[in-house]
Amino acid sequence: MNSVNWKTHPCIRRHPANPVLSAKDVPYPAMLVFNAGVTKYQGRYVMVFRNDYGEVEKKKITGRNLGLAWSRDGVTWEVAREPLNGDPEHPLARAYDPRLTVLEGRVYMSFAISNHGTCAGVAVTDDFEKWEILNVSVPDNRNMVIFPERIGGKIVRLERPFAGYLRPGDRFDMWLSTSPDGRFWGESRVVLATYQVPWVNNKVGPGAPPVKTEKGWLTVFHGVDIDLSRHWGWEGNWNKRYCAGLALLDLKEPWRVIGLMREPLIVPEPEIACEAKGYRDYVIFPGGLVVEDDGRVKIYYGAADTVECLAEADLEELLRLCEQPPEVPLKG
Ligand code: BMA
Repeated sequence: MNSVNWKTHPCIRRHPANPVLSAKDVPYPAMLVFNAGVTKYQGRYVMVFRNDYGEVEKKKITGRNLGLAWSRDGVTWEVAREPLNGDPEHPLARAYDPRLTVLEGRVYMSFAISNHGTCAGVAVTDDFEKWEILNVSVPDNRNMVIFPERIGGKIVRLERPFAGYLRPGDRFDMWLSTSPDGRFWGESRVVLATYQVPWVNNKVGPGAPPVKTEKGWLTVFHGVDIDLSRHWGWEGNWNKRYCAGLALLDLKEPWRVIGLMREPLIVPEPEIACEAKGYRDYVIFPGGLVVEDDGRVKIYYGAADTVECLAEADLEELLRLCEQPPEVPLKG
C-alpha cells in the first residue's frame, strides 16, 4: 500500500521547546525517553515516562524502566533521581508505555507489561512510591487508558487487544471494558475499528486518557499505516507510521463514537527531525491530554520512540474537528 503524505492539522502548535524531555534530562542511564503518561495532580504536572537504556554508540537497548518527572508549567520537567521501578523485584519492573489518570483523588496508571505475551495492566498509587497492581490482562493486550471518572457507576477503560487469529493481516481495533473496582473487568466491546478510520490500514489504539467536555469524551488515539516499501529506523526495517487521531465518545455510553476527525490530527513530518528520525522513524505516540482552564489543550506524545514532545491546540477547534460520526458504521 502506498503512503499518503498526510499533514498535521493547522490547529496544532508544536511547542518550540520540543522535545520537552529526552535522555539528556535524565540523571541515570537513559537512551530513549518516550511514550509518557502525563496528568495534573495536586497542582502540578506529573509525568511517568518510558526509558529504554543501553549502549548508545552501538544503538543497542539492554533494559528499560519507568521514570518520574514533575513540572509547574507542563514544559520544563524535573526528573526524580531514581527510576520509579528500578528494583528488579518491583511489581512494575517490566512495565512500559504508562498512562496516568486521576480518578476519585487517586492516581491510576495503566501500562503494558511483557509476561508470557504482551499484557496490559492497571495500578494505583497515592504517592508514586507504593503501587498496588489491581489487574493485569491475559495476553495480548496493550494501550489501556482509564477514564477520569466513573460512568454508570463503573470504572471504564479503553484498550487495544491483539485480535490477530484468523484475521487478515494485523487489524487491531480500540475496545472498551468496565469494572466495579479496577480489579474485575468485563462488558468488553469494540469502540472504533481500523476500517472506520480512513487514514489507517493497520491499527487504532487508545492514546491519552479521554478528557470530559460538554460535547463528549475527547479522545486522542494512535492510528497506524503500514507501507512495505519503507525501510525506516535504526534497524532499517521499520515500515509503519504512527499518527495521532481525534474522536469524541458519548458521555454516557462511551463505547459510541459520536465524532471522528476524517484525517490525522498530528502527523510525523520529514521536516520535524525529532519525529522523523529516531529509534523508529515517523512515530507520534500520544499518551497525555491536559485541558487548561483557558481552553488550551496540551497533547503529550512520544516521538520516533526516542523523545517526548508537546503540542497545543484550542479545545473549541478540536471539538469542531470531530462533529461528524464515522462514515462507516461498526460491523455487527
Ligand atoms: C507499539 C509499541 C509502542 C511504540 C510503537 C511504535 O507497538 O511498541 O511502545 O511506541 O509501537 O514503535
